[in-house]
Amino acid sequence: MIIVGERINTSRKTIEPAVRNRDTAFIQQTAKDQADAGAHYIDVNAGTLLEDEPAALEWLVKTVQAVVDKPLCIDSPNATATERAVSVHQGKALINSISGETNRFNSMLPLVLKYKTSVIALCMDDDGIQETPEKQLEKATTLSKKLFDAGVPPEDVYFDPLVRPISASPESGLLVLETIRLFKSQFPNSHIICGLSNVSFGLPNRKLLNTAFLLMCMAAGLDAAILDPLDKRLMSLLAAGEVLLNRDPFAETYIALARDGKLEA
Ligand code: THG
Repeated sequence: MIIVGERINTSRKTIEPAVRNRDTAFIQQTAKDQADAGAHYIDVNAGTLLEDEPAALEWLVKTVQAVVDKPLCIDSPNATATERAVSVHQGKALINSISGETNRFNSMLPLVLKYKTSVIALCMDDDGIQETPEKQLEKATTLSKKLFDAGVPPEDVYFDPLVRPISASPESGLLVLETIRLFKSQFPNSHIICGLSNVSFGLPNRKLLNTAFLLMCMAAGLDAAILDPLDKRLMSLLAAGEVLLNRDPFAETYIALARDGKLEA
C-alpha cells in the first residue's frame, strides 16, 4: 500500500493555528512522525486559510521537505496554490487533485505536465458526483482518456472513488467496493486511492469503521490510501492485510515490524 499521511491539514484543530503562525517546529515534528510511521507521501492541505492558502502551501512544502525526504501530496482544489507548492517541491509531487470539471481540469492539467507530477483524479465532472459504480466508471474513463492523450503516464494517475458517509447513504460502502473492482479491471496500470475517514462520518468509534473499511477496500484492489499513519491499530491491520492478500512476499515486512515491536495485538 502506498500510504499518504493526512495529519497536516488545517481542518484539524492543532494544525490550523500552527500553519497560521508558521510554527516550523510543530509542522516538522508532525511530518517526521508520519514518515517514521511509514508514510510514503505527506499530504499538505491549507484549505481553511482562504486567501493565505497559496503562501501557506508553499511554506508547508519548504518546511516539511527541509526535514523529511519524502514527496508531498499537494491537497488543494486551487490551481494558484497548487502551482506555488509544486514549483518549490523537490522530487515528484502528487497533485491532489484533478477532476473532469472544466475549470479544475483546464487549470490543473498544465501543472501536471509542466512539473511531471503524479495526480489524483476525482471521478466527477460538471454533472457532479455520480451515484452508481457504472456511472463513476464512465466519468473515470472519459477523464482517463483526456489525461492519457495529454501524455500523463497511466502509472502516474491515482483514481479516487468518492466515499460518502454510511450514515447518510447506507449502501455507500458497497458502492465504493464495486467501484474499486471496476477501476482495477479497467485501469490495470494506474492506482486507486481513497480517503478513508468520510465513510464513518456521523457514527461512533469512527476508527473501527475506517479500519474495517480499509481492509475491504484493499481486498477489492485499493493500492493507496490517505490515512493517519500514527494510528497503530490501523497500520498493524494494514500490514496483516498485505500478508493475507499476498502483497508482502514471505511476510517479510510483517515479520520485520513484529520483530521491531511495531505491531499491535
Ligand atoms: N480524497 C482525496 N483527498 C482528500 C480526501 C479524500 N483530502 C482530505 C481528506 N479526504 C483526507 N484527509 C483528512 C485529514 C484529516 C482528517 C480526516 C481526513 C481528520 N479528521 C478528524 C476526524 O475524522 O475525526 C477530525 C479533525 C480533527 O482532528 O480536528 O483528522 O477522500 N483525494
